[in-house]
Amino acid sequence: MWQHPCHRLVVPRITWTIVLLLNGVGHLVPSPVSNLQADQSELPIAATLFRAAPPLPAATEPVIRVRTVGELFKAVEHAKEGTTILLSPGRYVLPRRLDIRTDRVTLRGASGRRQDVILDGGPHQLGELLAIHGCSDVVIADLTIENVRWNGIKLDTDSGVHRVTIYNCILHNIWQRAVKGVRVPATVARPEGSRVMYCLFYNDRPKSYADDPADTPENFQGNYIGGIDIMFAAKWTISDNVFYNIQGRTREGRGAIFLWHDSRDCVVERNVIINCDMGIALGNSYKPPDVAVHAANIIVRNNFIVQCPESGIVADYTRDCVIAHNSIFDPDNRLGRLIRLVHDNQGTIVVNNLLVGSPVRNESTGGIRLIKNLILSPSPDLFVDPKRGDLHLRARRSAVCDAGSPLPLVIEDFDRQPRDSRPDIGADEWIEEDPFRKSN
Ligand SMILES: [Ca+2]
Ligand SMILES: [Ca+2]
Repeated sequence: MWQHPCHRLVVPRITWTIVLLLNGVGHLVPSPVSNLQADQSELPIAATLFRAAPPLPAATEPVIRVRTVGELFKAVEHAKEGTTILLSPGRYVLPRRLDIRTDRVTLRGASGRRQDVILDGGPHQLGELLAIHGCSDVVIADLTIENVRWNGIKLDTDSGVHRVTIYNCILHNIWQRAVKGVRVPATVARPEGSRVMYCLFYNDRPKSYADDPADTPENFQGNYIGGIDIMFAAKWTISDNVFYNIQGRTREGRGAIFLWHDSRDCVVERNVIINCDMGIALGNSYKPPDVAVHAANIIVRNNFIVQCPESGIVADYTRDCVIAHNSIFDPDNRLGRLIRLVHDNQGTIVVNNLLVGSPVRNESTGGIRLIKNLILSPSPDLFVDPKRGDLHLRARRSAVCDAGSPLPLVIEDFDRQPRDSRPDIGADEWIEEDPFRKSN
């Protein structure tokens, strides 16, 4: 069979620019070549997968600088619209939930290094640490939230919460949901236009009963845990995040990214998900009668997913979603669920995905299209460092490279390098002398 010669695209150094369409912080910035931040060096994740977030522009007045927990609560309570609250480096032990209720408030670590500012819910056993209530255009950036029994950042979306940006944060040891958006009644506008970008979500170990008294042998058996869980999400972007070890007690937890209850028009891209129980969940087998579909017109593209035993990607009551160009490594998946399709998924397309392990598990009742998904056996020369999440291609493979179907919806790869006219299957478009492949 005729093989198209490899497109030899030599890119001396990545100099792409991206437009951050963030409210109040939109700007053009060069995206730096990947680097490893000091706080992440202990995690067994390939260094190339940590991308430095393009720094936010300098804060504009009004600015309030805080150094203590008391100053923090006071500043948030009295902030006028548009205020930026800058937290000095340090550990802030919060005695109760911190509620933001004012439009356009930004809560941000002053140094720009997210590991420098830690909001700690552990000593006071907080159920929730930070809440956003009845307001919009809030930005949470450059800080760490850790040790929370239930929700790290709770969006009270039933009170009307829109266009929130969670940017360059660490969410660590959060035992139900790192970011939670609740059920929204029909009388309230669905939460629209929020973004979660360049964040690191990780836990030190699987959940135990001691972490969360509400999760018991009688209900969830210690598995009520996930990363981002949003109901009724509209036009959300979840991109460039790393999720590691979001695990239930018996490894049967929820999605690292979980969109459901009539979520629509969202993009989930360039995330790295390693050793979580479930990777990306569009929907769930529980569907209340008033919800027509769980997910509609959602794009899941260019993600790296490694060893998520409950499912790498699942579509369960979706409509017109696109699951494209994801790379999934999970040769020993106990359920054969690298991609799993369940119930009605009318109009959903699964295309150009690269799976190492079991083939697509299609339990769907019809209306779904599977195109050019490639299933391979594990091979040491396929990926750069799969156990540590790096699913960049190690070498040019003819079964992978130039073997996909061109998709107008996918014009870049995991590295934001351009797809050529013959796209490679999976998340990484092969480029000779790729700077993202070199450092491993
Ligand atoms: Ca190609
Ligand atoms: Ca690439």
